[in-house]
Amino acid sequence: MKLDGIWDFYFAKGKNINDFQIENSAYDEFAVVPGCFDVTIKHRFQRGLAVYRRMVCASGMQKLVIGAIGLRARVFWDKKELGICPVPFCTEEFKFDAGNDGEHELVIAIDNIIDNGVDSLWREYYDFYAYGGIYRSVTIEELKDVEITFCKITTKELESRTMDVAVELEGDFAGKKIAFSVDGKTVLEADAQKSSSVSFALPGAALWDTENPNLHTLEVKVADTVKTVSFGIRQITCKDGKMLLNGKVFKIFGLNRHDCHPQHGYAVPETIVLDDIQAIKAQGFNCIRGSHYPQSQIVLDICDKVGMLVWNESLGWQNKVESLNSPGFQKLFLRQTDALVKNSVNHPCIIMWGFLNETFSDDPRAYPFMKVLAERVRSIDTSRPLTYASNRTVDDLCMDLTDIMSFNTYPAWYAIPGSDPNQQEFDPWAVEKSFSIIKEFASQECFNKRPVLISEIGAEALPGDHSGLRWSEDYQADLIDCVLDLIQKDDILQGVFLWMYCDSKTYSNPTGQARARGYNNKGLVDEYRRPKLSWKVAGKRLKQGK
Ligand code: ADA
Repeated sequence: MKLDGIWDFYFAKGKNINDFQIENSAYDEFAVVPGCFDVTIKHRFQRGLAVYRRMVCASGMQKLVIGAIGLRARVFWDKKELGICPVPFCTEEFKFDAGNDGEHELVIAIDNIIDNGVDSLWREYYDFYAYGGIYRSVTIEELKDVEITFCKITTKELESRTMDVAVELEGDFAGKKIAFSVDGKTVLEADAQKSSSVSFALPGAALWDTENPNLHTLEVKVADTVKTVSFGIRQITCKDGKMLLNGKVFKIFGLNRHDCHPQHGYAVPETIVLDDIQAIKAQGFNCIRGSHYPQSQIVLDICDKVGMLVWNESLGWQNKVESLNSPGFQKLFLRQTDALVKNSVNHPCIIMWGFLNETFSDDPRAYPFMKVLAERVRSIDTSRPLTYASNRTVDDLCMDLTDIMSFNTYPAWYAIPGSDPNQQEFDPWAVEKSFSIIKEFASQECFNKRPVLISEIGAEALPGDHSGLRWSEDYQADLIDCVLDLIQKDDILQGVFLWMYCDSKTYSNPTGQARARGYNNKGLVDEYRRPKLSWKVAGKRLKQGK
């Protein structure tokens, strides 16, 4: 049962969740769940404690799932604390005895105070705004005698449509049967076990790809517990320096996308996400990178349906070596890594996992924890390649941990060696130079022919500026056109993720990066999705390349 809707609410400026005392709660407002409170007219950009409350009819053993919050939360049922949500964008589950029949009080106390400590997963210097609120749906469901805690379906062999299914059970499953059906037809029945792993073929079943995103439905049933999973039959493999989808080499023409909107923060409604993804596809792009946090089920469901490929990554941004080596940070990071992979593993749209955007991967002290992360992801899913976006280029020391080498590069925006930092008009030289440096580095034998991607590239453009100089729409459009042209012609680079789809809220801080209006203005469309020149130019270039 979804608990979304209008909840009781109050806000205490400057306070944090440790100040919260459930007895003294005085609700004097309402707030929408999912929603960010600091986009509202009353509390815009305020930081403090925000308390959400609603009544729920439930009894007996229940599972409460909180899709995502920001920045941290404490959760209470009938004034008793159930637990915490310590990581933004991380799905959390609470299993508990809800008590007798009747109405019960659910309270989620949240704060959006930025913690700049070494263990914090969201520091002030991140280049995206730390909104506060309940970003994603809250649901509650009755726990049955048997619980299906994990179910993963992967394509084992494409030709015969052979699928592998791994299931984990908890509870009273002994002596019971587990039944698997696909699209309404039973395909297999076995004795229920704590962990089971089965395979079956679906001869002739339709495959999933970007042109024909065919989906199927798996139903797993043990006694009266049923888990329904939407899946696609498709395979992602890497061979001889290329990534293949269903055995065919393909190019990535992608966009980085922040899942945000000025009026919704990170609780972007389905209608806006659908509009974004369909527009991105119509423009000729085939992939989005969910920068820089786990994507919502809304985004992933839509990408499955529309046929849009996704790079899904954990929350992080230029995390420092001190954090990577701090047990507190590691614990939180592993918690979100498990949730990221487990909660989205069945989406056919996801073609790779990523972590630690632009960390200090040129420092040997970063390596051990990056290795732990790579192993953790692979312990849950080996059916997709692994990558991280590096901005250390030739100095990177951790690329051997990846399956795909990805590089963030900003030639003709931030300076690259040999370029003129004061250059005002776009010069393609810098882009060509940057790509050749990356290709030379990636071609080293030690990397054993891994696919190579440009994971970020772009320039700021302020709508309405047509001077042709830096910050103008024309400058950005020239850069984007040049990048797409080079990628279309290049045999080595598998693809590109332009930075980025829409302008996204960050901070304008005199000591930080230049961020006019408090936005990262490198969007091909602005924050309200109004196209800049580069959006049209990219669409034309991509359609020409077909
Ligand atoms: C980095 C980072 C992005 C964004 C970008 C920029 O590469 O990964 O999040 O900050 O730079 O606009 O400078």
